[in-house]
Amino acid sequence: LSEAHQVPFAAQVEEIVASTPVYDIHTHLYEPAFNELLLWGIDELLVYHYLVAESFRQHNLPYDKFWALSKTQQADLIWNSLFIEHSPISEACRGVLTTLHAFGLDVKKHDLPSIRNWFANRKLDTHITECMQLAGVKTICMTNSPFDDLERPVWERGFQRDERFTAALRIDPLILNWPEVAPKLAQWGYNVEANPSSGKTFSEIRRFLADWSKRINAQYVMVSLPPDFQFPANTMSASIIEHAVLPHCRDTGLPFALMPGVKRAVNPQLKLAGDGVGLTDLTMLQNLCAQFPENKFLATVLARENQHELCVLARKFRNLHIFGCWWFTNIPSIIDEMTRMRIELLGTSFTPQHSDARVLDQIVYKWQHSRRVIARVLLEKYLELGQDGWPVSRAEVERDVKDLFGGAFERFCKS
Ligand code: REL
Ligand code: ZN
Repeated sequence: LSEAHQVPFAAQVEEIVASTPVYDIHTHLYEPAFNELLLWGIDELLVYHYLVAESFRQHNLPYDKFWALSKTQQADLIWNSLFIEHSPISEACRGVLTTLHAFGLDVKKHDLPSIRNWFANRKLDTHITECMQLAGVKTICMTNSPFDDLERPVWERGFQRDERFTAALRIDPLILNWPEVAPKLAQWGYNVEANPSSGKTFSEIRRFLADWSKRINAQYVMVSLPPDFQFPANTMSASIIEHAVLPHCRDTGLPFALMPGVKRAVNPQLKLAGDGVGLTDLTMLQNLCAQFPENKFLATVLARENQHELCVLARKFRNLHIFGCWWFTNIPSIIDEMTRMRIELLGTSFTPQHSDARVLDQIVYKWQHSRRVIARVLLEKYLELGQDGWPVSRAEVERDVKDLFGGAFERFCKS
């Protein structure tokens, strides 16, 4: 491509990446029927657990004093310690400002009360529409847990589904904490034993998974795992996966999504903000993909050091689809590195990002920031192709970006 062609082409790629609607395949958002479970607004943005963790590095309030504060007081403290007393240059801080700025709020006034006032006058439904528009998100996949006492009754009562939202069946306790889950399942009418002596318990777990997948219209079944998780193994976790989860997923065609690498509660005083990261031995994922070719696996891994190995696994197994820059890897420098590496090893057969938003408004910054990085990496790759005599057309860029923003994921789920 000549110099003269580069500018318009660059602008085209940026425009396509900025405007292609995305399927946000993993979030912690809820559709409006779940009422207060759907978090939104300035105070929720400020008390996001990413910012809670960062704020403890800048203020010296003891943990118990912090947790005793009201939400507004916590938000005030975080605003002062992270935005006013220091520059808000961390990714999570910057995200709040990107979001407010996109709403047209004048952030340079540093005026938290007037920002609160603006949110107080918002109607939830228009706010959802506007956040999705600004983020370019067409569909939001929730994380839905039958083990959540606030969420379960809403599903059991039933409600009119909002078609902007899809559901995913989250089963961490079932896989990781059978002793606590067994009595619950028994109470809910499933004939399970704490120490299974026959196949009956596993078939009852399958019945439970089938009931819930149907009830919520699950798009996949998901678990997050500690870094030392092994498969195969002589553990109840591995047995539940092998004898209940995988057969259920084969029956229904649902992918099983694994998110390894999280060390829960490395600092319990930080509550939700206290989880850490560890290097995973991905042999377990390799074993799953190789031993169960009839199953489909989705995976994202928390440790930066695992990303290359994960890409190589995806090259080896077509029943593995990798996605997202999860949590501590969702920062521009690592998104850049991971997206580059994935494109170089996998072309467009992966899903570069999900938002993991816990607060509705966050989809605005998570997608704006990621789109900028994805556009930069893609453009560089297209320009290199041009130099090799393979110019890429606008239609081809649109096709590729559609794949990256949910198309490849949906094809994988249907396959
Ligand atoms: O789905 C998960 O397990 C994680 O994404 C969450 O546990 C985590 O708290 C989330 O907010 C990270 O982005
Ligand atoms: Zn998550």
